[in-house]
Amino acid sequence: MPTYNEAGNLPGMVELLMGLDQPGLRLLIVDDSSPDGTGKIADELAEGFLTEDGKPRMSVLHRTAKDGLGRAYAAGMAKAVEDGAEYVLQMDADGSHPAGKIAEMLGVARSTGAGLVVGSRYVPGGTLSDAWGAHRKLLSRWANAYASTILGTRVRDITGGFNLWSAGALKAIDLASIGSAGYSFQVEMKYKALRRGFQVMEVPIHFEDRTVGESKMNLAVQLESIAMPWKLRARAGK
Ligand SMILES: Nc1nc2c(ncn2[C@@H]2O[C@H](COP(=O)(O)OP(=O)(O)OP(=O)(O)O)[C@@H](O)[C@H]2O)c(=O)[nH]1
Ligand SMILES: [Mg+2]
Repeated sequence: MPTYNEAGNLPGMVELLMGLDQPGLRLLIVDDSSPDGTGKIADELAEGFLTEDGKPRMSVLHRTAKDGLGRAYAAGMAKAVEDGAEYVLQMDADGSHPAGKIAEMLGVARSTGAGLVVGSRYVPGGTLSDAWGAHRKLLSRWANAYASTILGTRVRDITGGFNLWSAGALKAIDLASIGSAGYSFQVEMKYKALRRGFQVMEVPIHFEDRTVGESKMNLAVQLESIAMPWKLRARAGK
């Protein structure tokens, strides 16, 4: 879970995740030295969640500067795989992604052998927050269609950020080779999983709008998202 200035969201998120009936669940926070002290709050929270034999259930990867959500995710995933995780779930800290769907996503990954299970806003049953106006909904739809059309993929929510990965898929993708600093990470990862032949499944989710804290979306990350599908396609020799 990447965090940048999520002090208002983190304690509730941690309590929710650590309270899930999911044996073996570990939480890794990747904080980029948030000025609001999120990293410190994470360290304090981590002290309170231990296994029965006293090992940490939650840990924090501190990075020195705001380096983009894509790079934070890549670093966190690499660490989780290195630490022996069998599956890695990526999830934002702002309450947008439904923790209640994790068990279902894991069940689908296990029963199908899929390398990736997408928590999807755009399969039947998937829904978007009513707090999103028509303009924002349209923009999100359009961004999805833009990336999938250029890349020729059938993933319905290719821009989505709530995804469960098998360790095998993450190893095959080679996280060190990921070029995206920001949100285009979501598209780049899914495209690479497909190119390497992994099965991708989608489970419908309800996507909530953030209620606390600020979005980190800016023009630079939007421009990267516009350019990335073309770069990926060119590199794949299409
Ligand atoms: N470590 C780290 N985390 C980040 C960075 N940028 C964003 N995040 C985290 O990534 C998650 C998604 O970022 P958001 O700002 O919610 O992006 P978004 O979901 O596209 O935007 P909203 O719809 O406004 O919520 C949140 O948990 C952020 O705290 C970053 O540069 N470094
Ligand atoms: Mg968000």
